[in-house]
Amino acid sequence: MKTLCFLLLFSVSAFAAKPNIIVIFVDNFGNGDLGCFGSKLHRTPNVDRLAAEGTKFTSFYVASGVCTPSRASLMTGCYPRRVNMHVSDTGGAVLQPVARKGLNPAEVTMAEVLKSAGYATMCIGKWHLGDQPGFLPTKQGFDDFFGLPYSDDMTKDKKPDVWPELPLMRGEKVIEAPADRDHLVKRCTEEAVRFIEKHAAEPFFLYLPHTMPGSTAHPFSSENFRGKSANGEYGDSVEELDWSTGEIMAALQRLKLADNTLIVWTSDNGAVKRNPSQGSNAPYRGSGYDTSEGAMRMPCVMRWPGKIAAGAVNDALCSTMDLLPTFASLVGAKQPSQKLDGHDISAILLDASNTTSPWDDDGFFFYRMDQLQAVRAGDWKLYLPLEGKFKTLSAKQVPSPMELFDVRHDVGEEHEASAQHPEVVQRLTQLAEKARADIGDFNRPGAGQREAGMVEKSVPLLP
Ligand SMILES: [Ca+2]
Repeated sequence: MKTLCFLLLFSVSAFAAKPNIIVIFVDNFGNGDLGCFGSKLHRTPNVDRLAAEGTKFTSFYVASGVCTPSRASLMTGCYPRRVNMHVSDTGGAVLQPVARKGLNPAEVTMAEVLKSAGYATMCIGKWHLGDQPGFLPTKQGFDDFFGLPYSDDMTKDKKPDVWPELPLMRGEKVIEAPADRDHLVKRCTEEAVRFIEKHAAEPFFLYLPHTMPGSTAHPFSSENFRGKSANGEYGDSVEELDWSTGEIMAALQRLKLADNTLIVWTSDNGAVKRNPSQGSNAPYRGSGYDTSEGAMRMPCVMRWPGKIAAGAVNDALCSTMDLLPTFASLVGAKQPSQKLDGHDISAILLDASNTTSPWDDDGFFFYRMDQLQAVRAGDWKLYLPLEGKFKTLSAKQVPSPMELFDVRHDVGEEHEASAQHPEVVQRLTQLAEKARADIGDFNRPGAGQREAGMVEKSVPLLP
């Protein structure tokens, strides 16, 4: 009887202690753009404090160097190719406005997993997984949505006959067009704080995929930040995103929710260096949109006081694809029945000294659109020998040699080591072949791929 009472009490308190989860996901933001990851240019005191109170993950990867596929993987715990979101319906790298394609509503998203465990859910910011009514966040497990259905630079003037004015949405309705881009971060932050206040008494999941710095050479920010940083419009935007993080942290503190909230702070892909004042992926090589370390190895901070170590650094190989199964495990939700690529890494989160990554056995695969370009396992990343790298499916082919780097100890990839380590090359090549069979490669479908969502005729989102 005593045991029964104890178990009952324990399960009631375990329910009450279900952590809130906040994922802050910035856009086209490089590893070297945060003070706590080495920036001397940007002032990011709030994210720096988040890192001091939490753990920095230094081998944390997104599953693609561009928006749509990267977000599809975060939401589903799968490689973009598995859920067929690696190319757009028109053969491009990301979905454009009025796209026929979207993330299949049959896919189980992170929001649906958490909703099934009793969470209030909201997406605030940039969605970019389909702009047709059946593909919106509210059809993928989010109770509510505030923000843009796609990138802020996809404005009507670029394709006046096809694209609508940039729509700002609430739920499934366009409430403003064109959206006021200067105040997107400010308004999304205010919206996020309101959501936290409204759901303070129940477990909530806030997905905050900020629209900035975004894809333009001139990121937008409000008058409070415009012209204030030492790094032009990009720096202004970074500092406003840091302010936003501080507002979220302050709201949690005020509502006494900080201790029971897991915050994950990361980016959807690395900075795209269009001009000297654009962001930094230091110390990594390369630029956003491809399969370089700079494009796919992201700054990541996780804070959960008393659970995730404070002031720690963990270099275990982890990915945005791990977050769905990890959240499910942490809150006691049912894992999706469909095949996932991500792993439950709660053991790594809850123990800073645990650097054993499940990806070290499986391999982690770097795809650019439909092409497998590299594989990492353990310390090593192998760039596969390619006849051509495909910027778009029709672009001029650029041959690419095989290269092997120890990306744990030689993070800047200065020492090519394939000749010295033929056994590593062989092992990673075998892993790559397993990936090709399962999720495919250029001109080669994989046996484990699933269908994306597709509509016969797409319609523009209008007020
Ligand atoms: Ca992006």
